[in-house]
Amino acid sequence: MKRILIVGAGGQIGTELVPYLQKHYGYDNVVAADLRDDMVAKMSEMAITEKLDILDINAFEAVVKKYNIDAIFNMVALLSATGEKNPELAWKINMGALLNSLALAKEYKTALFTPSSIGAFGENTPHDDTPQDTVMRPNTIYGVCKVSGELLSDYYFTRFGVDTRSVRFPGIISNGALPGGGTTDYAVEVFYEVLKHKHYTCPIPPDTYMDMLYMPDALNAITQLMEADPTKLVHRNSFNITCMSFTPTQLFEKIKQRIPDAVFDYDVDPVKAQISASWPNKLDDTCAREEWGWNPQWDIDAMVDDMLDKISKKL
Ligand code: AKB
Repeated sequence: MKRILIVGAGGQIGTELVPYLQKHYGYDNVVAADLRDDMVAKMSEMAITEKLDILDINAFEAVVKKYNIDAIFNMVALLSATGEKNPELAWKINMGALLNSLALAKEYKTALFTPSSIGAFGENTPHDDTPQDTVMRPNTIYGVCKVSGELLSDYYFTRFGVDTRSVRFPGIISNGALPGGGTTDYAVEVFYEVLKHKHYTCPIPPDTYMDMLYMPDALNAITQLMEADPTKLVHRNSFNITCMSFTPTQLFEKIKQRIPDAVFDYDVDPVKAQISASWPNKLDDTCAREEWGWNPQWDIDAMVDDMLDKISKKL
């Protein structure tokens, strides 16, 4: 990886991935692209930036050629809860972004990172210690896109030798840009609400387990996998990774230990409740550990301390 293009760079992961990759690969070797004018303006203060609609393959190709790109990070996604509001749009954006990325990765022989998600699993998947290779029949359009994306990435690897790599991200907890439209967003929102108002109303049922990852581990996962020895990678579709799994009740308990007067209640969103119930309780990430050395560093207590510290400073 010498010349990197991050598409969808203005999102929750992209905004932190850009400086992280700059630090590792050099400022001049990282190009940040996004569709949104406000994001492009913001990012241009800290990175080489391009305004780009990834669905416009000619414009996308021009950027790949202009910077002689050899690794594409496709971070464009319409997430699970928003996807249910407009399934056709979710398919168009999620699959359009991936198909164009695969076509250009094939043509220009670039590596390609595209995140999959715990959303690729569904009701029939074993929920505890969800295996790497198992039943994948999601009942959200987001999940359908993710499974299709995993299959396509496998296909481009075996048929054309495209260097496709991917992880199944759990909910990502971070204190930079906010997530938007996801089912796991509550685990970020709660910190802002509690610090601002000492009160949070949760849309997820209290006892629903979901896997989560703190952003520093997510950034490590991406670069570690992209740098991994290709001969060691048995799996090309996407790797299960996780570092913690908790319910809203358990997370709120941890916050309450630190902010005793914080108040939590529930106003369950039926769509989010259905989605979260269909997702795993906890992934088995043995393959990622064995094939490329995945080794997360953060646990729930360290994450809660760091989130409260960083967000209170920011507010
Ligand atoms: C979502 O909740 O949709 C995402 C995800 C787990 O992929 N954060």
